[in-house]
Amino acid sequence: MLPDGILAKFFGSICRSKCRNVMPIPFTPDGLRMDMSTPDHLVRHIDTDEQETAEWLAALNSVLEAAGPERARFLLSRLSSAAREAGLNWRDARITPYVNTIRAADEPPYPGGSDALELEERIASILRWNALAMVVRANRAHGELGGHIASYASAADLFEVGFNHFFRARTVDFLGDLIYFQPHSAPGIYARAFLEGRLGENDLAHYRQEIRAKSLGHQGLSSYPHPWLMPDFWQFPTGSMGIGPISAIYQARFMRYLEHRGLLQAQPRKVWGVFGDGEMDEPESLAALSLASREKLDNLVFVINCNLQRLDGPVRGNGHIVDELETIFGGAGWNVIKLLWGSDWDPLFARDLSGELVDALNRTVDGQLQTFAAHDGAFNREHFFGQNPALQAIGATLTDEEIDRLKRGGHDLRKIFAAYHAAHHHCGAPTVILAQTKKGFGMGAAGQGKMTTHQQKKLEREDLLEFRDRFRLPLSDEQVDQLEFWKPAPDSAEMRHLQARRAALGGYVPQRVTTGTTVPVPALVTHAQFALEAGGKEMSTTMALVRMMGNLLKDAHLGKHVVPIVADEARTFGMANLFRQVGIYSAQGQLYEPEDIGSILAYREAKDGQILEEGISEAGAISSWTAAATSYAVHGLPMLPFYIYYSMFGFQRIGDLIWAAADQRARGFLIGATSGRTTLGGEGLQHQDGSSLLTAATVPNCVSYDPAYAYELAVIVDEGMQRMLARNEDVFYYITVTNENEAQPSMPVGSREGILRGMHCVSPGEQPEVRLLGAGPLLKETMAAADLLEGIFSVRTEVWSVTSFSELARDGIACERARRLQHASPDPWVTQQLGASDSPVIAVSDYVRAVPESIRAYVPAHYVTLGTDGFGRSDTRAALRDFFEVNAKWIAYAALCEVYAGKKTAAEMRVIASRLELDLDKPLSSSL
Ligand SMILES: Cc1ncc(C[n+]2csc(CCOP(=O)(O)OP(=O)(O)O)c2C)c(N)n1
Repeated sequence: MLPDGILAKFFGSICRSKCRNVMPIPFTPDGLRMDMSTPDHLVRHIDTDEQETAEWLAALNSVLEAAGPERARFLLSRLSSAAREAGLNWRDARITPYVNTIRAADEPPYPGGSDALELEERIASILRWNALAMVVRANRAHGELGGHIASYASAADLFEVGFNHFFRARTVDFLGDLIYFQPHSAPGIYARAFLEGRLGENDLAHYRQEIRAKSLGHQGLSSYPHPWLMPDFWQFPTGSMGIGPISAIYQARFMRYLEHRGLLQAQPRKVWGVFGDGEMDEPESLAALSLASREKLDNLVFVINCNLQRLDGPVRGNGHIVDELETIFGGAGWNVIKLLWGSDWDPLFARDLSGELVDALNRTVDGQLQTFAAHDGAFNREHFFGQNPALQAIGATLTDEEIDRLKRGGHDLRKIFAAYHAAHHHCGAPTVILAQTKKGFGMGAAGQGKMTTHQQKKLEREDLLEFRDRFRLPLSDEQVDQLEFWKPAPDSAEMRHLQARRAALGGYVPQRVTTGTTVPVPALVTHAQFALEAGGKEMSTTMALVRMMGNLLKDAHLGKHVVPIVADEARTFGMANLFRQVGIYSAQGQLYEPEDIGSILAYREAKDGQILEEGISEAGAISSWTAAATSYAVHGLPMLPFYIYYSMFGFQRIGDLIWAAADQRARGFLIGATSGRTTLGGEGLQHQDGSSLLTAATVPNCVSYDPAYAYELAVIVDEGMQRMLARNEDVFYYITVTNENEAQPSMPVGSREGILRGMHCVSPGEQPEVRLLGAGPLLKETMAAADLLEGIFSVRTEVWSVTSFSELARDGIACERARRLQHASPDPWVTQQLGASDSPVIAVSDYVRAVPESIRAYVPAHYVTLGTDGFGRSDTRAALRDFFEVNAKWIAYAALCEVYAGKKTAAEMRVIASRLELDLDKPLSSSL
């Protein structure tokens, strides 16, 4: 029990503080307020009443002893609210001292046998060497290849404890943990696979030489984790900073989604992510932290390698990145574990009775810690321990050599194990481990803690020899000179331990497994009859898509695999009916009565809900999509995600995440809704998309379409499902749909192949004088242009619907190349379709002209393109199409210019233009 009542003491203290200024109010000697932006922990607090402080601390200790931590926590929160009520404007800084969260006394024993620690340290040393040798060798041979040594050097121990004790592989009855590896630590992961016998010496010798290696029959090793290039090895591409962290969070959440929906057996799997402290500056890295805690993702562990440096210099030279991250993650509700100092610091802390050591660590900013890392024991004695007599006394118990070897927490296997163990067992929240390391650890004077260490890929002979000695590697000078890889004999203690640990954890990681499971695709008529036989019924392609998806969701086999994803636009796209039909996923179910309960469109959240409603986060929604689109490999469970979004906020906004999904062999549908530059009238600039199809065309495994009609859309979705679910092809589809209502024709017989290959004739003509190619929403304008040409100018026309310029262009490129390489090849599809006629061809797209321009080389006649280059703006569709010169009249006029070329004068053409009410003197749309 508290002797005099701690609260009474507290209030007494506040009263006294009025005259004695007990609170650490930051005034400078001349009375001016100090810069309040200085973090509290970096300000040295002067204790003006040491006896009183001691009484308070004794009171807390006696509560702890007598009533335990629960009671102590309660009293502290009461104190905190009392302080608030008294107007102290005080809040817990959310920063704990710059020491380990886990006390030495609370560390669990190190598992794996009595010699485990020693063996694992030796294994880590071998890995460090092989990783280093791989990079240095590659760069000796080809100076341009690049690579990184320093990052893995700092992270090796963090990885090793994971590999030896935590990262579980996929087995027959356990689906395995998922690990997001820091990309530029890849050499270390390859080095481990080499010891494990999964990669050979020749593979290591071809690090970053994928092309050459293949030609020699070896596995080339990609620079960063890359499931496209190493599909049996890497699971997740993390090379672009920030993508790993956000993807890991949504992956952990998608795992829960599958479990809650009863599709995946609930297993105690974990998602681990090892990331850099510099990487945490990327907006994506921190963007989804609150989602992870809100959803109580205790299946998620982040390990942040706080080597305090990024590429150019310190991450936070003038502060503590660890403390900053502690505040951010802690504030977001994560369990935070600081792993800062190795075991050899424990006796020093034990001797630190006055608290000077902790105080000094609290005040030493990261830039200085980096300098300490880069210097030897003598320097550290003088500049760190030399700060005051108390520190000097602590330092005096160590030799310079021992000071030099004092480990940071992230290099101490025992401490790392304790942190991982705590994270592994933590319930109710995700955990982040902030592990302090030295960048370039062990690279000696050449690299450890140096400003330039990130890009170092060559080491001098002396440095290599020093590295060997430091890590006690059994290599001769000659072997060091030759940069020989080192692999102990299979029956050595190290190798037996390494293999035994992996066997105990179920096998090797990383490993990407595909089972070839297929999902039967329902016949087209079962879900899209309304589109195939539309018979002139009015609807937009968005409506058609949502209706098809609603039908697919009802399919007995496929239905449960469909994952509708939105970023707060379900109502915009007419999907509200799905709320009731399949529910919105929520890990908590629905804890409230929705305002619209009883309505057929009621907002229904459910634990087994199927829709992923990601709120206003396109980055989050695409991360969910990627998790679903790669579920066939990650969980052996094929899913079919449809992520429907404003098309402008796709490739333009989160293009790099789409690229990562492509790397990862995603399979699913991205639906760019309200697409086109002129179709989304009114919304204006940021919403009007004229470029997504251009970008989509650059992603090799992305198949993109811009359909005009519901039946085209139906055929495209059907083919996509066949390729992705039935034939297991690693492609994904990007389809644009619009919100413009149109009379939808029925599907003409025999048009399937043309729709899929990129163009089909929708209005054939006898010996046409001009051929018109219309795409997506502008096919309607193209048809109207044909009517004008035929009706007013008696020009014979033929109209084609171009469903995909990019598919036509890809086909053209492939045919052209095949011929150049002396292989037999048919003509490109577009060439075949347009045939021998030399009547001009006019193409029109609601995207920039570069899109229709992409097929110019394969069009066997004079070719003119119309598109929507320039900024979007708000107005009606009619006004926009006139502005961008893509409406029926402008298309007709462009056609007449070709038909009348050499036959009519400029003056006569002006007369025609004025008859069509066209302003030939208006400025270029892209100049406005
Ligand atoms: C989006 C993106 N921007 C820049 C880079 C280039 N890059 C690779 S590693 C790196 C520094 C990483 O620093 P940190 O995260 O602290 O990791 P460390 O190497 O220090 O462990 C940079 C800038 C990248 N890969 N991705």
